[in-house]
Amino acid sequence: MSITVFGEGRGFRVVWLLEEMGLPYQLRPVDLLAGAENDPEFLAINPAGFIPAIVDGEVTMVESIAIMEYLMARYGPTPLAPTPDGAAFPLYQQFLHLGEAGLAASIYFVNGARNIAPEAERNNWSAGQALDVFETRLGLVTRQLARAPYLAGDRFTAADISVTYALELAKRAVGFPLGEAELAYVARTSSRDGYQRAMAACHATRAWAERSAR
Ligand SMILES: N[C@@H](CCC(=O)N[C@@H](CS)C(=O)NCC(=O)O)C(=O)O
Repeated sequence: MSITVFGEGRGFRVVWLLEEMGLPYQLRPVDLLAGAENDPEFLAINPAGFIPAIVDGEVTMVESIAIMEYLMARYGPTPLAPTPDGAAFPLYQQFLHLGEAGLAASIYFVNGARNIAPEAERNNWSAGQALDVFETRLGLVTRQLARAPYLAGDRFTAADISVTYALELAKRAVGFPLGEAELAYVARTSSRDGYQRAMAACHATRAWAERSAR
């Protein structure tokens, strides 16, 4: 039985991980702009209406980082998840979660305020706070990249999938000016075969990347 991934967005992380692990899956598009309420099959999977979700046999899950942890634990071991006894583990855990909780979640709301909110609400205080949170957390990424090529050290891990997605979101959605170290890092992680295969599978993400590069 193969795994079904519902929706791109942060689902790109999940697809990228599946490609890196060589696991069979299918991607089921979810068009949030058309309204999740018009997609009863998806709403039956995630009544809260956000993406991504996965179905794997009897298992249904949401939250991209939790889904990655589930897939690595159930179908690993994989070098994408350093083991708890190794030196890379603490930084791996930290950046795996910081990629969503500190970076993507914050910049997501900056994007909402800048690009979706009514004109009069675009400069609201919370959008400024979210940008500030993103920038302070990004400082930890910059510091780590001065020490090592990847966030957990010398080797690429799922923490890099988590953070690369957040950095690309910031660049594409709000034109956030990433520094030299971050740009070189994203070039490094996104040149991987797994990333390229995920991009080939994720049509909406590819179209978004092409639009924002213009
Ligand atoms: N922390 C969640 C965030 C999920 C999320 O906010 N997804 C966005 C698209 S990438 C979404 O579905 N937004 C619509 C909504 O929240 O209703 C994760 O990592 O999966």
